[in-house]
Amino acid sequence: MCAGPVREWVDLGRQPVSNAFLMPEEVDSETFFRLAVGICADCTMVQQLEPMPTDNMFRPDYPYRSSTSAGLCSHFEEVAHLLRDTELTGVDDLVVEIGSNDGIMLRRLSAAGVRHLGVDPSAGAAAAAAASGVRVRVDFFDERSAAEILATDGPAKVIFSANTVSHVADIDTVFRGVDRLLTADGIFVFEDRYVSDIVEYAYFDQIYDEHFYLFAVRSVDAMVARLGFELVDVERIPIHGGSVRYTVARPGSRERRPSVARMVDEEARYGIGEHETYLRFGRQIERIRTDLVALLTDLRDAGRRVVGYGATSKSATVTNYCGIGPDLVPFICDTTPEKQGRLSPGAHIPVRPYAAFSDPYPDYALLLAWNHAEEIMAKERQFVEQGGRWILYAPHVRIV
Ligand code: DWN
Ligand code: SAH
Repeated sequence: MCAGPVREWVDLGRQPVSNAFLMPEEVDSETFFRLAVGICADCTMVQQLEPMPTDNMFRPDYPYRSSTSAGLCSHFEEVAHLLRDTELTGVDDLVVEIGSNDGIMLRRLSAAGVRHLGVDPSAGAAAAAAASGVRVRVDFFDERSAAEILATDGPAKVIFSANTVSHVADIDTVFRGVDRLLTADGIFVFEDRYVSDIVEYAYFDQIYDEHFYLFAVRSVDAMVARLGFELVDVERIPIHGGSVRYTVARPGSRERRPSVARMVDEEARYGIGEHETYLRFGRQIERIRTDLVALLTDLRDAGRRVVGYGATSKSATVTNYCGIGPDLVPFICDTTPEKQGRLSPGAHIPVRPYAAFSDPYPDYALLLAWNHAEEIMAKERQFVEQGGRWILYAPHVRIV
């Protein structure tokens, strides 16, 4: 990132491509890599040490669909309103979204008649976006595609991205693209998981192939300055267990809000640049692994039925780091048709349709989509009323 020395923080072992759900005949040709992250002593950026090549991850059949969560739908509706009311006020203003997926955010702006373009290499997700009226370019956003978009659509007043910028190891190409495409007074707004929350709550499953960088405000501030931009505002948002919305502009074009210095100070007090903070996390996740495997083993031996709830990307890290297979969790239910009927990466736990959850209800559900806990627990009251219990594992293993 900044050419500073990177020191290894945590090694989560041999891991698969987290969204490569397999047909049974594909298990022998699965791709694995060593999932280890380190922290830069100079700029505090947390990053992977051995990247998984991008083409293995974001293939045309990438199965994640953002709109499978009602909570995310309302979050991105709010984002669309915010951008339209505060920035996209001119009739011809263009907004470009990097990683638009199934159009969860842009469909609101499209419906409001705002000039827009989504950019996403996932052809399946892009087709879903197009079906809801969103214009998408099936492509990676980088300097090349940005230059082509500039030629056809003109400059963008707003570039937005959620949970994607951190996924691009060669992040300089994204910022060079932004530099080409953004108007002189435009803003680049991106949201991503917050490393402080990951460390604080031992959300170790937020570390997987796609999350190449784990951002802190201090590390993003240093990164954007190096790439010729200025971080002008930051805001904590509760998405995915704790995220930050970063607003970046051309240097001097916008006032720098006090929020940036405030969060950088908070991070220093928290010890975000210190190695000891991260070592604590390592000890905590070893404890989670021991406790979770012990609990699942005891439940199995006592004849209790346990199912996984939500075939998340995160669950690849949990199951493969802990060594949890179909012997402990016979299947995972998930509402995403693209994942159903397949095996989970690495651990090879069958993914079954949502209807399998209540047919009949299990005794325990391992909540792998814990970031949607409020929404899911509200939806699954009947499961609890008839005696079912949830198993959560971060920051510590517990039954609720
Ligand atoms: O950063 C990323 C985020 C935005 O999405 C990507 N790198 C990949 C992906 O991460 P994830 O797979 O961990 O995301 P979610 O949103 O936690 O995935 C939830 C999963 O659970 C989906 O497969 C849908 C499923 N689900 C369900 O079966 N029933 C979700 C809800 C809310 C439900 O009620
Ligand atoms: N923004 C959505 C989707 C996040 S998942 C949300 O927050 O829910 C990450 C998305 O980024 C995937 O749809 C993936 O195909 C896309 N992606 C990955 N690398 C990209 C790149 N270089 N340019 C544009 N999109 C990319």
